[in-house]
Amino acid sequence: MNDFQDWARSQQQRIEARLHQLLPAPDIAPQRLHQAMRYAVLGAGKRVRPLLAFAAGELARARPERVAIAAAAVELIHAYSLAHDDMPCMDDDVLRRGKPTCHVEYDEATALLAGDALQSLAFQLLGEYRLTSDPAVQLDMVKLLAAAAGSRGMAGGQAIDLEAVGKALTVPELEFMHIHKTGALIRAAALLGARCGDGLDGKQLAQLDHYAKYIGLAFQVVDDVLDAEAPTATLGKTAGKDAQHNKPTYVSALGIAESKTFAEELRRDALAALDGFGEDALRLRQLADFIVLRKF
Ligand code: GRG
Repeated sequence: MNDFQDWARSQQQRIEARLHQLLPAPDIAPQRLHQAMRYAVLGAGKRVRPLLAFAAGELARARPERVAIAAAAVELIHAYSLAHDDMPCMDDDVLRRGKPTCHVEYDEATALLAGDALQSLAFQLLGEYRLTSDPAVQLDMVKLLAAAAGSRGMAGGQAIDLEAVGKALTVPELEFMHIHKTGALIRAAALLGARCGDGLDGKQLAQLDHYAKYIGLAFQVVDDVLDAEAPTATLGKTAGKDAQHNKPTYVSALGIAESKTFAEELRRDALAALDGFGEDALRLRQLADFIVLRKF
């Protein structure tokens, strides 16, 4: 695990430095918007999606500087989703990554625009930088991220989530919601990282996609358990909000103990999806463990 922690720390530093360079400078007009964009992205966050992109990139023998752009694009979409999700019209939260949410630190209009501009910047990066030697693959990568972020991916999952407040969802209904809301971007992170290289054939990419589907779901199950169990100080975001807002979660559907068992099953399924990859998939295996065993 220590070896994993060292690897994760170095990838987190790599993505932090790259995001720092890629985001518009805070003293360039419109300064307040650029400052809000940087506020929403820099300085904290587990960077799980970039870690996945780097781990998948290692498996596909991709050049890390190319993976860093794909990873940055995914993280920008993620940061936009958090800034918008925290706004009063959605989850209405005041704490994110241990600091005031973007609209609290700035204002609602600025947070809305910052999220919009982060999403645009993500796609600008995919258009601006060479990520693979085959332009057709690069176009596929743009389409992949767009689909993952859009109405049949993350944004659609968020719409289902908002409609579900106050309702009791079945486990399959929860799964449908989370495969979209959280899972789509996690899958995109892994696939984009891999597609920066040319080391995987179609069957292997499908295996990676299965792995990412399982850990995406596991990520959400663990998120629900942590929301119910972990303190706000550890999470860096308001704990206990799901129950407080009467949101259907794995904890409300299954209880805490069964949710933990389910997360463990998903971890095993994710690891099984990597069968045949050998040592090259070490980081992906370690990430599955990290996602399920994490405490924040
Ligand atoms: C607003 C279009 C739109 C979508 C929002 C992702 C999302 C959809 C909302 C976030 C709400 C939430 C708490 C979802 C649960 C899982 C999740 C995405 C948690 C936050 O991701 P982490 O734990 O956050 O990777 P850090 O801060 O570590 O990056």
